[in-house]
Amino acid sequence: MTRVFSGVQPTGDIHIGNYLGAMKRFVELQDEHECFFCVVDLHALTVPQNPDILRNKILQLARIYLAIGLDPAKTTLFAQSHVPAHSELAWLLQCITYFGELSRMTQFKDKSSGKENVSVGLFTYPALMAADILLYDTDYVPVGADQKQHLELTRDIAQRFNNRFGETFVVPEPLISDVGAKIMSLTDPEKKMSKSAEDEMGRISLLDTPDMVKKKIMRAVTDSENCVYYDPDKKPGLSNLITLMSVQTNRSVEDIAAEYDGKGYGQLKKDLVEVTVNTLKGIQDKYNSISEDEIRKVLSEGADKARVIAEKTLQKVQQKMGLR
Ligand code: ATP
Ligand code: LTN
Repeated sequence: MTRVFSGVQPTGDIHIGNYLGAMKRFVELQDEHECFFCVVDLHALTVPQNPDILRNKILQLARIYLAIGLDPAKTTLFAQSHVPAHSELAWLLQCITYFGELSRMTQFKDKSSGKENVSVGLFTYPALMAADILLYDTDYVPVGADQKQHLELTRDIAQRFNNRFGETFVVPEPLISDVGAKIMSLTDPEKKMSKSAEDEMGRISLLDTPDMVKKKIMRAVTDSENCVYYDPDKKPGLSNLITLMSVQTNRSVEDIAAEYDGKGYGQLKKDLVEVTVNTLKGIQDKYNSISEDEIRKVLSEGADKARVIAEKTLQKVQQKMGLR
């Protein structure tokens, strides 16, 4: 059976961009593949975190995994720090990853620019991500478009290791959707919707109330040409709303644009509020029905399963590199 692995950081507010760009796909994949979905808590530490808030966010993200429909009977759900092999393989991979390669990562450049004290962990972050993926002989990695470069680096690291030490790693393929892989901010549609951005109005959190969803969508930045068509370069704000409608209703962007041309932006926004509130309602109802004990049990059992596979890969790698 083919393997799927992906991770989400337990930071900020998980938003509709995370969901439509990556997490919704996790749910679809769980029936046909052996899936591993991870709360990448070690990645969260690459920027400063409050320990108590982080502890809560880890449980909250696991709860969201269950609320969107991931089923622990089919899928392994776990926290990265509960499986020490992730940190250990990350070190070994850092030793075959080049400084120049990591320096070219755009996420590092974006997240470090203008900051005074940038952690070394933020710089080596992609090597830990490669370790996450390669430990499980992963075939497919469902992610948003912003992770494409990290996936390319993961493939390069896997191929380099295989060339140097003999066939060891499966070289993974990214799974990036054609539509919805980069949902933009509602207030600054030139930038991606982000859970760490200060402006909360730019993102729709999966846990937002209907009133909040309405306020955010009705205030979303568009343009003054009152004519509906899909063109992300010329009309980034409107095109983002069309994309949000398209991925939630499984209709093409052309179809949506044609329907609303003549009706105006206001009608599109109103209908998008309704569709979005409905998407979130299903998730929130489930979210509120899950107990903390259940989450802890899922994470504990998931880590037990993940540890067995990860430890085996780690030992193989250590052996090949001359450590055992
Ligand atoms: P931050 O905004 O703080 O940088 P993030 O949301 O990018 O965080 P993750 O939690 O690691 O970081 O993202 C989880 C998944 O959601 C990844 O697969 C990522 O590619 C995807 N994703 C993130 N933002 C978007 C977006 N705006 N549109 C589509 N997919 C996204
Ligand atoms: N880097 C990703 C999160 C992440 C991940 C992974 C995604 C960490 N490890 C492994 C897929 C597979 C991010 O910032 N969105």
